[in-house]
Amino acid sequence: EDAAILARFQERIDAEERIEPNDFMPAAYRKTLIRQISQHAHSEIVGMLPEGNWITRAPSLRRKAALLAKVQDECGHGLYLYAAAETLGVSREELIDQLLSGKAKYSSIFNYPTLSWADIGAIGWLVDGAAIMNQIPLCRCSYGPYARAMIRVCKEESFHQRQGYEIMLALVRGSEAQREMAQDALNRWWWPCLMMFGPPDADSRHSEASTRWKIKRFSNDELRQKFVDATVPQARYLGLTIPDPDLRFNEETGHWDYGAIDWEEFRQVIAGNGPCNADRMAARRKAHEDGAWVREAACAHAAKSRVRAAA
Ligand code: FAQ
Repeated sequence: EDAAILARFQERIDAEERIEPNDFMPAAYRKTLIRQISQHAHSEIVGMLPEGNWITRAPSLRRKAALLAKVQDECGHGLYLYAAAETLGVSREELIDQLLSGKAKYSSIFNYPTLSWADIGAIGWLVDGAAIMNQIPLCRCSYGPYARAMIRVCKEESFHQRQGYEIMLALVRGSEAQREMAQDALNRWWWPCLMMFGPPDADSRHSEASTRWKIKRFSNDELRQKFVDATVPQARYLGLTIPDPDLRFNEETGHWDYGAIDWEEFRQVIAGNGPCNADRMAARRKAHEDGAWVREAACAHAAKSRVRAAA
């Protein structure tokens, strides 16, 4: 790639111009976007599983309708994001193969189990809360199709976050057993949610380039801090305790200081050794195999239609 062309590309980025599918882009920019957008898509699709687990056990018709809608939204986000990745010249089949072969990552958070109904509240409140914190800046990402996809996705995520918080609110206002269930869910989801933002800045190998290209507008640690600052008052309002004895407000910085994250746990989950990695992958592989006849039928139909149109 010619130095002058690369410099011109960076000038466009610096001028906040959007990069569109047919524009010149460096190979490494394309590669990192395919990586990030497809990981994001896989996360949405695998992310349907933990909550899908509770659809048949939702405590009321109203809760069930909201949960069904949320899980369907996640599917929509996944398909939307696969379409955005396809604009970069990769096929959906390749992307799905990468997920099913274990080559592509998906968010660590979806490898934890949903043990009680309160987990559905905690996921909406915390997991969607963390997702929004990360995704709002992506609405200004330099790559047009990804940035535009994020606008709608963020609107839906904010509904998800509210429905989750409202579940938590109902539980803490309920019986003692319900309040304990809510606290237990917070205890289990808190630390994995902080890991969603990725490794500490010093270990984040893609951050330098992604920041220069304005794919990332804030660093992993900056977004993690914003999430902690936003969530502490919400936990207080619920009357729940964040499971971190080192959590305290720092008068000097104006931020909440938090305790050490167990990065070894994060590494293990990403390496495939989290509590539900094997289950999640088995569920996705089975869904893919069970859907083979639909793909074959669609291809056969398309082939027949082509023959008919030509005749
Ligand atoms: N899990 O150099 P960095 C949702 C990997 S929200 C697994 O810092 P980068 C909504 C990373 O890929 C969740 N892997 O990387 C929902 C890289 O590995 P690689 C999805 C992780 O890209 C809610 C390596 O570590 N959201 O689905 C994680 O600059 C409720 C080094 O890391 C997105 O994907 C992790 N937590 O920054 C659905 C948002 N963190 O690829 C259902 C878009 C890092 O070299 C229910 N993505 N890694 O093999 C991003 O913003 C970025 O990709 C980051 C990571 C911030 C996640």
